[in-house]
Amino acid sequence: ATFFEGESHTFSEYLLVPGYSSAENIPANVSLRTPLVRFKRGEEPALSLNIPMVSAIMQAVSGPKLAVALAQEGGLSFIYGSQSADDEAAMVREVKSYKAGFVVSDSTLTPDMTLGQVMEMKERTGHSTMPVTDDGTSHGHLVGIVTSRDYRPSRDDRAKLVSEFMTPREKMIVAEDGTSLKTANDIIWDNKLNQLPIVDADNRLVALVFRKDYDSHKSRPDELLDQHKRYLVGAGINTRDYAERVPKLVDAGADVLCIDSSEGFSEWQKRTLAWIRENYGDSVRVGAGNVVDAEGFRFLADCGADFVKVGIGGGSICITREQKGIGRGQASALIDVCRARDEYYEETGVYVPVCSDGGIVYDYHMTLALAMGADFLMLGRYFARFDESPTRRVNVNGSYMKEYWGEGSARARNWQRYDLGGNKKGLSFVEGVDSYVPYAGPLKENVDNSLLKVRSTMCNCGALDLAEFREKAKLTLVSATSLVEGGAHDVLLKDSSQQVNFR
Ligand code: MZP
Repeated sequence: ATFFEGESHTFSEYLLVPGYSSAENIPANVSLRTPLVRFKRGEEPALSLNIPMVSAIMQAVSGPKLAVALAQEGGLSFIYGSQSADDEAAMVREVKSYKAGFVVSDSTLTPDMTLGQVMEMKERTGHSTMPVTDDGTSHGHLVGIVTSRDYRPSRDDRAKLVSEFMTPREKMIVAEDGTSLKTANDIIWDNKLNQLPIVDADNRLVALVFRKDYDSHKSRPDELLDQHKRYLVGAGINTRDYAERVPKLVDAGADVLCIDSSEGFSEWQKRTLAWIRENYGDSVRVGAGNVVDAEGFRFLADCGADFVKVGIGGGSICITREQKGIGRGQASALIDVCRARDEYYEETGVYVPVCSDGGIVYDYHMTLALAMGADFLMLGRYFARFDESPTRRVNVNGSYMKEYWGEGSARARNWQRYDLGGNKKGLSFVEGVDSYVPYAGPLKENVDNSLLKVRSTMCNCGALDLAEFREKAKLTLVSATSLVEGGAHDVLLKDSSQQVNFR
């Protein structure tokens, strides 16, 4: 047998040690943009995320509603594959039927409204002011904010809007009063201001958005406006029915696929990836996994995986380690695989992003995973708690809960994910449980809150983007005794809701 050096550790056993932070290091300046698929040195990845979060390929997590809500925040859902290929494709189609970007139809704003009132209305209607990206999708760079054409913020309010939605390096201009689209185009071409007109559903100009480096000659603004980009969405596949499933998902418009398996270091994944490359070349993007060491990573990277997912047995609903005795502490697995990714990049010039899958319990675990090198995170339990997850909200002993069950549970019966492949056989023993998780409200509020903590910690470490964070992060293992020190201790809490289990 081969014995790995040292113990395998998980997130709770680590802490970050702050580094020097300058005056620039404020959360509003932090970019969480991250690559989703492999790219060559010096090139841009074909797909990126604006936030490093994807939702788990699970029945209890990734349906169309959650996929839209997460894409709106700049993340991505992988629609679950443990359903018929037609049903899965229908869910992908549903997500793609939502139009991303330029939806502004609010005529109720008045010029004398305060920022507070506008924000309140935005909350109520969802789109009184909204961020706009350079490619019209929730994944592009934020270039401006669209408001009603009547809305004229004061200088202060404008500054607040900027700090709320964008980094100070970007710029915005709002609402041209009553100007027609034709006139707006004339303005752009006449004075070469690098502006992008935004129209509402009736083709009325509601705003001009521009950025300093926007080259209006590269793509005509009106061309950008016909395109009407859609939200990004991913979909899970398995190593058995890919010849039937993949074409249906591609046809439905899935932007990226992921082989969903509890154990990815296998010939079956190699065959699946090879089939996709033979039939689609690089036009279909597909991740693979899960693996927990450098050897597994290299195998899948060599097989052509667009990203590699890390994690066996760490999921909140997972009992694989107890049932089969396989797995590895998530932090150790991640650190090992990220090192292998960096070596692979050095050697081949190809960067294969790494996704840390499962076991994120506290928001600070997200920060630690990113510091350890994850390009993005896959979360199940976290998203299952929100309004948008596809499961029932139930009252259990006076508290609201959402149902959450594993793909390896008797309830999901996702046998493709757990057996080894080859001839058909049913799930012979369960590797997951059926459970409740505390209901936590809407996705946006929670994601904003979690990512504020991530951004804020990155600032403490002197980092303004994820690559810089990885480079600058200083991590220390903590003893069991110092874990106690990390939470409120030796005081009597006046209100038990203040208690955060720090472990
Ligand atoms: P978590 O975010 O709930 O901790 O973990 C979610 C991850 O657990 C999923 O992305 C998947 O990799 C894994 N999973 C899903 N079902 C099971 C199971 O039934 C499981 N064992 O381990």
